[in-house]
Amino acid sequence: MNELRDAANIDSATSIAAVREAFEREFERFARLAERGEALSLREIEEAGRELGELKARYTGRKSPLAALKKQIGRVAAEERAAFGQRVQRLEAELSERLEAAERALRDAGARKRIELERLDVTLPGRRPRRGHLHPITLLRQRMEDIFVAMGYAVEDGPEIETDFYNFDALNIPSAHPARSAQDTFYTTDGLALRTQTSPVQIHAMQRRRPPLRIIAPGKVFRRDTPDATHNPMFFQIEGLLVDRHATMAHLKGTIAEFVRRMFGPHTRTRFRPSYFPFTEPSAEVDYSCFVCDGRGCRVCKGAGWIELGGSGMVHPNVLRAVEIDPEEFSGFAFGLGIDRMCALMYGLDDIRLLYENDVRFLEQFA
Ligand code: FA5
Repeated sequence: MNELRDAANIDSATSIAAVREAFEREFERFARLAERGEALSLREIEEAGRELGELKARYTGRKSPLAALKKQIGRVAAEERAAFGQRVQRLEAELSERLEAAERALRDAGARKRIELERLDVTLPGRRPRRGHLHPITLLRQRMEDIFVAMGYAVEDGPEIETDFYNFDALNIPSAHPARSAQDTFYTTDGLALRTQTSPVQIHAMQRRRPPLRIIAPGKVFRRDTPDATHNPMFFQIEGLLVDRHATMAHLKGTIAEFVRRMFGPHTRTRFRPSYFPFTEPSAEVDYSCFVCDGRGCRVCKGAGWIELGGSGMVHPNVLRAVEIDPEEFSGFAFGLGIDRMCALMYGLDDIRLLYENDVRFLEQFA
């Protein structure tokens, strides 16, 4: 009987040693990994943590050799039981202590690694967002608007698609007029056309505001012109209109002269050449002395000393009648200037098509 008990005890003792040995063998790898913590990648640390969890379950879980040893305690001879129980407890304490230490080391290494990876250097300069800027035509349009607003003009807007009435009839352009031809104008559907000039805004403004009035109307216009260095099928104009009692050609000349002085400098002179527009009578083309050579002749003004500004004239009585303003009581003047060609001259561009090519290398120069 005693022999049998001894055998059982020897067996139990061997199993404790065997479990410890097997654990040590497997655990050694984790002890080393836990020591090297910092040198591992976050993925390696996480992987080691997972495998350590498996090892823990295998050696200390419900179906582990440790659990088997605990069950065995009851079966050991009574006089040996206490000693055996203590040894099993010591093994358990040893295993969990070692496992916990390795777990803690890996957890700490993981946390440090994560902090390191997510570290933010707040002293680094930020990434500046790219700032946009205005197109050269917009810059010029705003300068022109500022000058006229300072002279008491309001800025008006009008539609880019117009009816025949606003684009032609009310502007005294009869149905047989060549400006109405499909060769010159983009029609959308019958009776509607892309406006060929900003002059239709004169009609809208007179209907909306009634005289006395002073307005300018900048905007896009469209013509069936073949693109070349000085023509585009879409370009910008700025329209001006004043209607009042006793408005005269002298007011028109004074207004334009003041505008070019403010725009190009106090020495700039103007020149009016007789011309024809259906909606003004008399009509005049306006030139101003070249802002580069002051009239002597240079490359910019092509040797002429003068640069074309646009068309102008006294509002035709038929136009006033079309919006039910009595031409006996009121008179007015109007002008229409092209912005694109002026922009090209001022910025030294030899081709106005550059303005619409949207080449960032070109546009960036106006930032
Ligand atoms: C007119 O358009 C008249 N509405 C101007 C006017 C208004 C006269 C009020 C009287 C009273 P004109 O067709 O000349 O006029 O054009 C005016 C300006 O537009 C020209 O001086 C020129 O600078 C510009 N222009 C004309 N065609 C083009 C084009 N294809 N590309 C770029 N600019 C153009």
